[in-house]
Amino acid sequence: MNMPSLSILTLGQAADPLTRAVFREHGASALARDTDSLMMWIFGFDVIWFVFLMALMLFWVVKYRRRPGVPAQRSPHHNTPLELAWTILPSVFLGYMFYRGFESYIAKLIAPTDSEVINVVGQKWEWTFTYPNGASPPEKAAIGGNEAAPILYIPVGRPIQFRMTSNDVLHSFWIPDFRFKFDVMPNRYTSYWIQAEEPGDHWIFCAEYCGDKHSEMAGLIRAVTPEEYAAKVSSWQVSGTPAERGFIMVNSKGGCFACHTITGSPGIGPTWKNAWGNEVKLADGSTIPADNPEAWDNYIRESILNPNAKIHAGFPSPSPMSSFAGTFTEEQIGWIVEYIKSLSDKAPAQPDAAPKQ
Ligand code: HEC
Ligand SMILES: [Cu+2]
Repeated sequence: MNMPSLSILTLGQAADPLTRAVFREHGASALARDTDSLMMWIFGFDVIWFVFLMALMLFWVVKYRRRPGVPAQRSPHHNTPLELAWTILPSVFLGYMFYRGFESYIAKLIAPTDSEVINVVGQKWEWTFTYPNGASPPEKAAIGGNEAAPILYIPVGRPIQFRMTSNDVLHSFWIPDFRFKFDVMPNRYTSYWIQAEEPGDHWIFCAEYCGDKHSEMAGLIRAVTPEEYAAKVSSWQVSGTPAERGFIMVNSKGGCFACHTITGSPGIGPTWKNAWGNEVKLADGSTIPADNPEAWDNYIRESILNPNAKIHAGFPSPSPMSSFAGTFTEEQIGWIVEYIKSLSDKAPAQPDAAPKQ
């Protein structure tokens, strides 16, 4: 997927040390500091207007106070130029705030295509992570009341995309140092990305009240050098990559090969060879667009849980495929997505844990 064509004009400017010092920009990435600078801009804007308006008000309160012998003045009830001015002028500033906010929101949401994808599953009350090689972080830290919050290692200088879903209720994956959070929902994937610039630790919280131990739904991101990251992740016990585990799911648990093939020619259902990442025409005339990983991941997920929601054009409706809701856990569906993805030329090169030059 391409980056959106919005220009990221404001990016990076926040890295200048004077601005950082004055505006206290401590975000852990250029995008996070961009949010800091916007936040401080809005704050400064509010302060200026507050002072200006309060001063005017006090001035007039005093000037037009009731005094014995001075008759009250009739107030004017209409002034077109003034009314236009106080409508249009603030709108320009508000428009600017919206533009800056939206621009950096989109920039944080849409991951570069060469990102390393880490799967995140939210569940009352813990975060579970899976690396591309299938490992889950075994190291734990005590954060607040949570004695076993996971430590998620990430490499410095490399975009990390979180592909998130929930096993139960609505959660929100929040990394304050990166100035972003996004809802984590059952029944679909959402994602965003971060990139650490320096080694260091960053808290993870849940930002959506999800019950009793919501406040203990914490974790730690530990940014380390790419070498250290590679050594860590490859040292952890892995029982098959997610794609390999996905194959086991579809082959033995799902019986999907009764209808699906990986040869390129369709069976009762569409073939999975080169399916992921390519355009699909649906019976209702709409499409699953090409080169949109999130759309495809969600399409596979939905096809497994609710086959009739979207019918591949040319295949029977209602779909002969029955719903597999309840057959697989969220994590297992994630593996199946990885398996189907691995059958496509469009799949990003399987990121190994080795540092990129
Ligand atoms: C009884 C036959 C049958 C079985 C078993 C079956 N499917 Fe399907 N599947 C279909 C048909 C037919 C379609 C196309 C119609 C539609 O979109 O539902 C389809 C569509 C899909 C799609 C959308 C693919 C595309 O290119 O549009 C996915 C993904 C999928 N199935 C996954 C699975 C998985 C995973 C399993 C096993 C857990 C499975 N199916 C089992 C018949 C089946
Ligand atoms: Cu939560």
